Amino acid sequence: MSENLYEILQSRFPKDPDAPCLILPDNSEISYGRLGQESARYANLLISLGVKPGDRVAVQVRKSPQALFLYLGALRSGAVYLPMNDAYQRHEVEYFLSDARPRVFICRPQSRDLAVELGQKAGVSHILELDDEGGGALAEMAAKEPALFSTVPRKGDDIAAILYTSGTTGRPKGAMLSHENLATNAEVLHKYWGFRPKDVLLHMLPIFHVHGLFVAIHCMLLNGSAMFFEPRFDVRRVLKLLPKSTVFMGVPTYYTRLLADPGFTKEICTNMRLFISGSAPLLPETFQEFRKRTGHTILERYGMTEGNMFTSNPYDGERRAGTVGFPLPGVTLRIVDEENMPVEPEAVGEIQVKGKSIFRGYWNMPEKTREEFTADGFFKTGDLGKIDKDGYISIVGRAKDLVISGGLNIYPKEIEEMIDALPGVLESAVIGVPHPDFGEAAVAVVVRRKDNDGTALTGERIIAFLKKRIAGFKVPKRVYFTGELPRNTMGKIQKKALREEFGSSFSTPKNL
Ligand code: MCA
Ligand code: AMP
Repeated sequence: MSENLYEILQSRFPKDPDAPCLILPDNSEISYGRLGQESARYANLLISLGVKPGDRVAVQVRKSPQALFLYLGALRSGAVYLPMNDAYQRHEVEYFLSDARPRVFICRPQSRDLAVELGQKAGVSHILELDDEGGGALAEMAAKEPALFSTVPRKGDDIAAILYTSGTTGRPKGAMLSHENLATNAEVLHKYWGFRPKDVLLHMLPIFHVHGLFVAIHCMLLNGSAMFFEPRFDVRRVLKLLPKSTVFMGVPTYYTRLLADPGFTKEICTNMRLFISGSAPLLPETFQEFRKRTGHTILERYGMTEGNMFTSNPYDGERRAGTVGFPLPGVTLRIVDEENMPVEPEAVGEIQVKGKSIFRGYWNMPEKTREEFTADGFFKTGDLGKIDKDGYISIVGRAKDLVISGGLNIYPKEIEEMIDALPGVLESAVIGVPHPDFGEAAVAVVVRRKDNDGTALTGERIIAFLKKRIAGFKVPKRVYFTGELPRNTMGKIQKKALREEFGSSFSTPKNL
């Protein structure tokens, strides 16, 4: 039997082909029947472009229904879907293409020249455009394809998607997620979060990451009900659509932004069944304030690109602030010390996980993959956590050097290397500090060379330099200069000391 994820999702589509799947900002609807037909057209198109099972289809476009058809079409064709944040620039895209060597690359029209240049270097056979409204060459070609397609059978172990996640050291790694990884997690979440036939999801997350693409969309397609499919998070649109929705998923920034708006009231949430938060820590203050304002208790869960969702607060039981709940069914989770030995109850250690949703390894990096698993098959998350006496897990820090800003990951090493290469810079450290909107924001602490008088090397210039080269969200919000960076006796930079020194760069308003 085929274990293609699309077939598993499709088996749960409603019997009525006219049942709505997507509700768009102009109030038009895309039915489940049409979703099946459109994804068939995109699958036919990919096959006609020579895509064979296992070929990568790289995609860097804005969110649109057509981008979703493309994702499902890629699954159906047996291809490996490779989504990229549309904020990524030359430096980032070049690496992903040269590493993943996709057969097809779908880009925005405004990046076509760059896509052609980088695509040719990486041996990409076809580069097609999909614009922000879902039009362009790709959509036009797909429209000419038949609306029927026999989904290519896949085994559970076959790779469905590659999502790049940067590393704390070295190059970004392509996490290979299999059809089974994605299907298992989707089934578990759908059940655990108690989805009901008439649920309506307000979908505002981007669809180039696990949260928006897999967690949110798979749950809804398994549920066979409708989602408001919005291009981006927008408080005004939330206020308008929440009264007609029952489920919302977001990163903590979405919740702090909602709370900052006086129009976000209990009345607006009357129809709501569930608010879910993840991708970054939800502050207990936000959790409490949200409950006070709306009467709803946000359900926080925890996961990672390499393994989908690992834990969740309960749907029916007590949802505890500052915790990420319990291991999901099918996930074995342990907290260990540096020798991979389980720690005492309530002691802090690294979180390690095992289960069917854990990825199949890093693309082309067998060595790295081996390093990230223990001898007994647990994946090392690099997150530090503890389990309280009632079994609730909390994340208390990260062993990995990572900043999570508005739910997006920033790897300091990538930014430090760029700053260090600038003339006049001796060295730099990028750290995460509390930020009222993004939860955490990156700031850079830079040491000038002795012979640099500082006229050319200003914080503004460093920021302007970085903005031209990397995705905007990774650019430090501020740059500080210092005489030297604090180091321990081993010569390692003490980022903790820097976080203490610069931690109040953006003070948090009291009410959040
Ligand atoms: C945008 N900017 C940011 C961020 N987003 N800066 C820091 N952190 C961010 N997250 C910067 C832009 O570069 C730009 O800078 C300025 O803010 C305005 O950009 P814009 O796109 O208009 O911002 P926005 O629309 O307000 O976006 C903020 C956002 C968005 C809504 C919080 O970042 C977002 O939707 N985040 C969710 C990401 C997500 O889906 N994460 C899940 C990953 P300038 O003006 O200087 O140019 S999956 C995951 O983590 C795991 C598996 C899990 O557990 O879910
Ligand atoms: P990513 O590499 O984008 O998949 O990000 C995964 C990381 O996000 C995890 O390793 C955690 O550090 C963090 N994360 C996800 N959910 C939560 C959460 N609820 N609380 C704290 N950190 C989280």
